[in-house]
Amino acid sequence: MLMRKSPSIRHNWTKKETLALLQQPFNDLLHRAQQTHRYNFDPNKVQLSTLMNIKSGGCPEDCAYCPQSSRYQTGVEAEKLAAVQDVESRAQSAKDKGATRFCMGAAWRQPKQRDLDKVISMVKAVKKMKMETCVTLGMLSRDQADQLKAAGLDYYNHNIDSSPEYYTKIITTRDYDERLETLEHVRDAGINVCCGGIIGMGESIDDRADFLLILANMPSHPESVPINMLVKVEGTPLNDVETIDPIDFIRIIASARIMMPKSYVRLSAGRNEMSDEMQALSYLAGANSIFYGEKLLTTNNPQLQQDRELLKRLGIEPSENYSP
Ligand code: SAM
Ligand code: DTB
Ligand code: SF4
Repeated sequence: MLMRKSPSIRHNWTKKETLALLQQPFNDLLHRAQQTHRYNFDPNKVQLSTLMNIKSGGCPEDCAYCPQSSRYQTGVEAEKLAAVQDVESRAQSAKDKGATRFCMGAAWRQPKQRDLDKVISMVKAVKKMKMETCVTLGMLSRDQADQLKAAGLDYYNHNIDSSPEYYTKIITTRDYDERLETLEHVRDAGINVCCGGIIGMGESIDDRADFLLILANMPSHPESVPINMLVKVEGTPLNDVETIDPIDFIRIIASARIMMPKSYVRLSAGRNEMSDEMQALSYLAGANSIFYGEKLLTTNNPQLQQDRELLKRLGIEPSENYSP
């Protein structure tokens, strides 16, 4: 019988502990992360979410990593909000291919009421197909969050992206507190929170620790924690940043798993630039969710067949759970 140490859900992590976690010998870190993972989840299952960019480009914000900001010449054109019918057919195809959640992203600072009404129709249509729904639309008022909840929305994605300090170097058109405010509105409206960030933007280890601390010390942990590896896009200010050491990236996944034991940790953007071995180590470190589909929002994700083959080689199966 495997000894299982009872883990506790904590919200009082300290900076010292977090830095110690991140910097301990790799094998010790992975061992603890795997123990935590096994205690809370089936270690051979992965949750599949498919993304659709429902409103591409032309965003007024200046996020230095983002190809959809109107401030940078990245070749991404500003498009209109997608039609509900297109969303329905993409969601159906994602479901047929095995995804359990459909995530719709819009390049907005904050949705206008008329646009929100349309997104609400999309959420209702996808819910009808018995898929989990997630949207990411930028900042939300409490009233907007309530409207999305009433439509049946399961998850709202809103990332804190980095530490409060590093955030000011990456985005100037909004501040960290505005981000936290939206997250509070989402939480208070009773929608599941999907919140994480991007690693590999040139941040320090202190920034990484602070980023994890903000997430892990929230009164309730986000149910879903996307960890994106920066996808460098020509034309964005972060295009020339130094590529992160894969081992350091795995350390973040493992630490997120340990600090938020019951959250789904999503190995998010950047998988197309990762080796099979780096992805395998991420699963070993406790990642149990991915974006599944050939495209993220504007950049490439691995081909479906490639993902299926890797998961098969690892003996990892897609989870079938649908929890409305
Ligand atoms: N506009 C909304 C917002 O920013 O909240 C929603 C869409 S935005 C594209 C969603 C998330 O995608 C960002 O918060 C960021 O974490 C991630 N993202 C954007 N560009 C990225 C890139 N080049 N590499 C990795 N992640 C990226
Ligand atoms: C998240 O954390 N990552 C996704 C999703 N939430 C919306 C987006 C990744 C975008 C990567 C760059 C692009 O494709 O434009
Ligand atoms: Fe706009 Fe979101 Fe991109 Fe920032 S991350 S520029 S808010 S789409």
